[in-house]
Amino acid sequence: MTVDAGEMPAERGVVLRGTGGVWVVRTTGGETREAALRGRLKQAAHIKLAVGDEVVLEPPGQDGTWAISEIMPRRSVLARRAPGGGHGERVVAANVDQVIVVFAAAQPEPHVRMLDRFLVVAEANELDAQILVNKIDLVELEAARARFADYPRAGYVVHFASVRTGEGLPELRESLAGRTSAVSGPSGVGKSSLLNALYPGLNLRVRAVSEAVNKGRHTTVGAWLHPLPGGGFVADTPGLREVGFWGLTPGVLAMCFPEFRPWRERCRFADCSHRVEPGCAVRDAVERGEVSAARYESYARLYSELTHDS
Ligand SMILES: Nc1nc2c(ncn2[C@@H]2O[C@H](COP(=O)(O)OP(=O)(O)OP(=O)(O)O)[C@@H](O)[C@H]2O)c(=O)[nH]1
Ligand SMILES: [Mg+2]
Ligand SMILES: [Zn+2]
Repeated sequence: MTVDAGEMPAERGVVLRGTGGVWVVRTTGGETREAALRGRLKQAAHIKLAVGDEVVLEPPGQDGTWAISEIMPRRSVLARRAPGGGHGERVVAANVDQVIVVFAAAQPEPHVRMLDRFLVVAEANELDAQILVNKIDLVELEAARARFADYPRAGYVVHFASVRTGEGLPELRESLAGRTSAVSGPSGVGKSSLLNALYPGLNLRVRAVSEAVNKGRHTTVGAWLHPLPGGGFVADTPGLREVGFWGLTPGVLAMCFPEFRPWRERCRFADCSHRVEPGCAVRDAVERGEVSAARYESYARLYSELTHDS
């Protein structure tokens, strides 16, 4: 293909971040460009540009700014309900391959109920999820393993790591390589610290734990996507205190607990909610200890939350 001198071709790129109408896009050629959304796309209410979106960039015209002229179809999204009970969907990141849910072994104290909510959000978006337990320098490894024992049993990959000691970091780097991952989890668990430790060039802002935990303010605001040295991207997302579910029906909820899968089909009723019906194979599996009672309890609570909400 020949290009006329002085005429630049359109380019493809991935949206890394956006603030105040200016989007930072990384082109396939590895350049980073600032661009504005074409007016026509701005008005299309059905799709809001998000980090991770693949776009077509038109070279600067009279006004000297690149324009995003097209948003390519998304392979996947990580979406959740807007905080505070709002009803709009909020796309945190587009074209995500997997979610790494980070919790701390201590400081802040891990709440498995909350972890289950993060996992349900990933499952509801049909994204692979892995768990990373950070700050294992603060506890006995065996105690941390025991605390999170339900998760490998449910089929999740669980990493144990410490930014302090460097343990578990090579394993995490391995899981991120070549893929687009979103790192999520509560505030103060060390999401930004982990990414800084893996990729020193990133220089993400981290906060003293006392500040993060006590004042309850977030250090990271808005999702940022970072290109990884060997290919792939990772999105650092702000910690969440509240995890809402958007468009999740009670029927879909059971599918968000992967360890229910072998049993779900064997319930007496096809539309079993796995709570009160006789002949429920999921509850029988809980009784026999084949499905964790704590995970089942999370399911039951979320179920009533969803049915009382609507
Ligand atoms: N002891 C210990 N402290 C850690 C570890 N990793 C991070 N921290 C500390 O935890 C605090 C919070 O770290 P951040 O990286 O800002 O946490 P975050 O998850 O990005 O928080 P938000 O951006 O608010 O969501 C900082 O003071 C870190 O120094 C670790 O492995 N061990
Ligand atoms: Mg952060
Ligand atoms: Zn059932």
